Amino acid sequence: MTDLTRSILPEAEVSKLKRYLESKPKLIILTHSNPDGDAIGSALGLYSGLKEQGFDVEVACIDPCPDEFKYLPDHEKLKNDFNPSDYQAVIFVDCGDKKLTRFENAHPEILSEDMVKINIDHHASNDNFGEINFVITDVASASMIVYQVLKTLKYKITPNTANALITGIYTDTGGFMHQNTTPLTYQYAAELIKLGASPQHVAKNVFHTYDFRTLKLWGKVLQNLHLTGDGAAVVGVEEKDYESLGCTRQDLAGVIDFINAMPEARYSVMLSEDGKGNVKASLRTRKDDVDVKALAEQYGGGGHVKASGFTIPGGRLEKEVKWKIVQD
Ligand SMILES: [Mn+2]
Repeated sequence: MTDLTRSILPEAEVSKLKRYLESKPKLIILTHSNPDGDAIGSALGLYSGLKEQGFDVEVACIDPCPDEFKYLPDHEKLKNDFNPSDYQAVIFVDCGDKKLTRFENAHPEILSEDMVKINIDHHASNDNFGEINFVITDVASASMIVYQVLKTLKYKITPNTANALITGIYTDTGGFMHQNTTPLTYQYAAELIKLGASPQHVAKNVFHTYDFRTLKLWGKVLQNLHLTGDGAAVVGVEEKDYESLGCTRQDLAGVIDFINAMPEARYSVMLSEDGKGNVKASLRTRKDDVDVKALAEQYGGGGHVKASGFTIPGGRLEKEVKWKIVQD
């Protein structure tokens, strides 16, 4: 039985981080583009934890905070650009690859040798690109690692910080329902609730709030749901599908998990035009013998065994309707 009270962090990296933070560096936290709840939760949780401790720290994401996470008060601190020369270190959170922030084209300095890179992540694809790495692949969310970092450093965790971190745990585990949910997930969630996180508040905002337009969009999308001969549940969403309802692609978040609820499906795929000339694919499976990460990798993507994705650059969707003539 795993000792749930033991730190999951490698000790050598903890001492490196401690020593480095003693120099009071100017820090910027970056998370991946098109952020999900764990990206937002781990970034804002770490931000408020370090801020509380008196650090000179900022936080940025190339895409805006999705509406459903705007109940976290620090979302207003999320910058969409920054000047790398203002900082000595970049902390990457929830980035399975160093390029997922999509800031490296505008600011190649963030990956230069002069920049200290601190890498906090839980994706198996992460190659430990940082000078300091906390890559722990058997935890459900990056927010859990951030929590353990703050706890190990004995930094104060306010209810605000705790709410951000539990948001990351909630979303990356699908509300404690995905296979990545372990005793440790519940342990950390329990500790965060003790520190002032409100699970009801998170659940209400993240899982049970869909506005009128979003539900209309979901209805439209689900009407096109199609089950292939080999058991793939597939939907395709064109840009005009969400645009005509005044929605954005972000309003599709969650559709794939809804589709994946079908016991008939071996795995589920949502293809959607991103409005920038690309097609994005999200994949999910509930079957033990299906690995959607391997499937996504065939198309240059990645992710987790049960949840993955890929992008087809320069792609668009075309509906193919097949008719045949029969004579009795
Ligand atoms: Mn994550």
